[in-house]
Amino acid sequence: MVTRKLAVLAATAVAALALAACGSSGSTASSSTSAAASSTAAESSAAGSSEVESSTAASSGAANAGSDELPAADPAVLKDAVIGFAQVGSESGWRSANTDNIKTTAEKYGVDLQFTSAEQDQAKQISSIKTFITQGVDLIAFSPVVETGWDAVLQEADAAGIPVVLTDRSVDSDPSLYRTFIGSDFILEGEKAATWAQGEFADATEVNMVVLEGTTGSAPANDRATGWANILGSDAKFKTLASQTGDFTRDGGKEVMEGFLATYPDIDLVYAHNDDMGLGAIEAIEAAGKVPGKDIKIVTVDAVKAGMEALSAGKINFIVECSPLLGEQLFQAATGVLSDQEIPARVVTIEGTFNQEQATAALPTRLY
Ligand code: GYE
Repeated sequence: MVTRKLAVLAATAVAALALAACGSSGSTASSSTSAAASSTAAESSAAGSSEVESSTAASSGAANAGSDELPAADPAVLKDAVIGFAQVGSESGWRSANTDNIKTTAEKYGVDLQFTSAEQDQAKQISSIKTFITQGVDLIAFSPVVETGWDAVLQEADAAGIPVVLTDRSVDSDPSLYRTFIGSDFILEGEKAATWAQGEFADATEVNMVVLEGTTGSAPANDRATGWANILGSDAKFKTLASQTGDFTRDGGKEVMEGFLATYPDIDLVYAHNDDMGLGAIEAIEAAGKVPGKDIKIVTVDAVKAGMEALSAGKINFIVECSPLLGEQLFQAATGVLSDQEIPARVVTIEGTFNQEQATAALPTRLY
């Protein structure tokens, strides 16, 4: 608890610095890099764990470079290792890119990957993890649908002597039950989105906002809300007219936005917890005869290709990057675990932000 609070405070301070550094629309890499690195250091010292930063170099369109603090992925260790991966589902463009990246990287190293998809259903995900335990796989990796409710199955894996690695999303279980957590700082992402809104609406006297939340109870939905509140929670100018889950899907975003538009005639801003819901909101806004990006501004998280195209076209106004390219780091971590090496308890992905001009420049080399 204390650790979490300290991390949040540190991230808030860092976001303020990032705002100062981000005033011009030059490269987002330097400000976001230092922000993520500082937050990592703060969390690390607060937690007393060996967290590391790790850049996916996603903003520049480069392939995921892996992490220096993890051992190199070793084909001699990974070849024919049986690794069970329990994926969340196929709810978004981010998820498809994440799945592709994990499968392709597994193939590159000759891993025997047992891949399952839970269709955003925790019970299904738990049951495939139990199957992996029964099969006696060498390692289990998964991206938990929601944050709570994992103690029993993690204890089961522990009792069976099967190491667990978390990718993308975190859990609230004791960290001794998994070997590492590789993924983004979702609080920082929410702070970056809010920091943009603060600047964008600097001259407005009132901002009527609606929120399209991610999957209820998921780490990214919880933390992206927290990050936003860290920056704008006490700013009376920003009024949340309504906030509802669109389950990270385009259809969900569209449907919820249709409801918002029918109830509130004067929406100024949509904060969508991912690109797909923002893209659904665009459809709803256009169907209602309004112009997305102008009549109603939109800020989202992910920076997948379809989102970046909408940003480049002026229909989304700002995107906070969240990289799905976690495969290299996952198999680096697996190499460490399977060859009994120490690995860091947390690997944080470094990410940037994009405005319209930056999206246009990044699109030709964008990998996802
Ligand atoms: O932002 C969203 C996806 O967990 C970071 O899940 C991931 C989120 C991502 O459905 O698009």
